[in-house]
Amino acid sequence: MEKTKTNESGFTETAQKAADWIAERDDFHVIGHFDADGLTSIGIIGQTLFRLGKKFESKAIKQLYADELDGIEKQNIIFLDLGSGQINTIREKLKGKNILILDHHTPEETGSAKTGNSESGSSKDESESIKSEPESEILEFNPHMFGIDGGTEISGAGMSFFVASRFGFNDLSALAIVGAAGDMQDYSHARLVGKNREILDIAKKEKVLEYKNDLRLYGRMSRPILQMLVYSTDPVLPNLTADEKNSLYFLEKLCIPLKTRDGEWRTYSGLEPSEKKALVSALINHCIANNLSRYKMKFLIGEVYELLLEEPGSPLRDAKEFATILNSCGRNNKPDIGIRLCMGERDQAYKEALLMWAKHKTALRTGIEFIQATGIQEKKNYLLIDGKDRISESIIGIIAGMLYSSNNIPHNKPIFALACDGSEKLKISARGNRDLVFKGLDLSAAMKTACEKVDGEGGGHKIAAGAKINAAKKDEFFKVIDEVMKQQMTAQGK
Ligand SMILES: [Mn+2]
Repeated sequence: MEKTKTNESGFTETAQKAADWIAERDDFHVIGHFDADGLTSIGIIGQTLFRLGKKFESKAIKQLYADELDGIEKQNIIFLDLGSGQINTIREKLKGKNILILDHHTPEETGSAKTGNSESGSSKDESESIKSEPESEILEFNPHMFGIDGGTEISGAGMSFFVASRFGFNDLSALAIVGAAGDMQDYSHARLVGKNREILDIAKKEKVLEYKNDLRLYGRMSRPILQMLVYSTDPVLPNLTADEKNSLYFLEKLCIPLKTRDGEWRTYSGLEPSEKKALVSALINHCIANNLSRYKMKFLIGEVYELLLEEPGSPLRDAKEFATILNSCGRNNKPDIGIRLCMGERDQAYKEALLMWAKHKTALRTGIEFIQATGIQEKKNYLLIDGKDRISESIIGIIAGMLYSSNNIPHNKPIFALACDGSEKLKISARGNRDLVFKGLDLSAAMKTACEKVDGEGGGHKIAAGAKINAAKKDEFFKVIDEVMKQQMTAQGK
């Protein structure tokens, strides 16, 4: 798809308008998304308001339902990392209020004028009058309006940052990178691109962040090396991920002590330069020998982002680990802890956040152990793992992905994973691989077809999809899946 030409001056002008909007007002209600990008957005705008001496309260929510907008008393409302997709609801529910939306999601099609520019959404330099509709008073700052891709080039935190930057608060750029990492915007190129790159340069100049090429495995800052290998998912390391015995053997061969003299587990960031080098080249050789695709190799070595103002060895020093900690706050229904972390608090909030992160990691580990103990069922046209009520539905998909890519599992069929959280609902996650998709696998279509039969909800992507059905309909569901898989896989012949 050809994208519209980037309108840089329009972008900066609207950022300035958003900054002016804030400067002219006081007493705000800030609502943001509860994931890492939303929480860092709240941190960036919250710190901006705080430094400007403005009053505000903030809240992070999972989804912007209409009733979320009931009972908001404040006159000035700022939506962060959400809002663009719900602009009609906002317009309707918050008549007479002053609204600022800083979001990067695809804007909702509205019948009425957008951001003072009614001409088919294309951005024009001279889009002067923001408040073209007197009753709605919505100022929306969204990259899509300027021909910038909100999926890969800038996150909600990035949009928030460009507003904060108008006040000169360029140190907040580090949080914007955490937000981008949280939304996996570094995923498709194994590095940040577009507007995110601009933020990186500002962060570097401000000396709040450093970026370099290095081992990109998750946990490089704070996970024991052994765990870093065993739990690696981007990429999944053949014969090492989810295989503790083999990972241990791999490290022993390298003669890298796993513990310090004091008996503490060593992390990658704590290794000597020579040890780092040895580990990295051994990993590269191992992956080549095990036929890891060149595409996945990109994720082994690539750009990493280090927050220089965080303590050495702290997980907050690595943008990805920081983002995961924030996500585990949201997932445990404690987004407020994440907000406090993003506002700069490092005492109590940090301790609590670490606890929630630890909970998440333990859940992953026990989940994998449970499946290893109970086994993977090989059906004719798919693989099946059953987490029963022992693996939470929020992580069953991650676990399926980790196990699936380990080499002991046949890769000629997709994997389905079940989780049942006590209720009569069954959550199903499915994962495939590129080769299968190339041959015709479409898990999203399969989930939809099967869900239609059993009155469930499902969808996703060709390579990964999810569904929720009534547990009693499990057999019926998989009867359909079996048929659809067979059809999709045999369609390859043509
Ligand atoms: Mn986002």
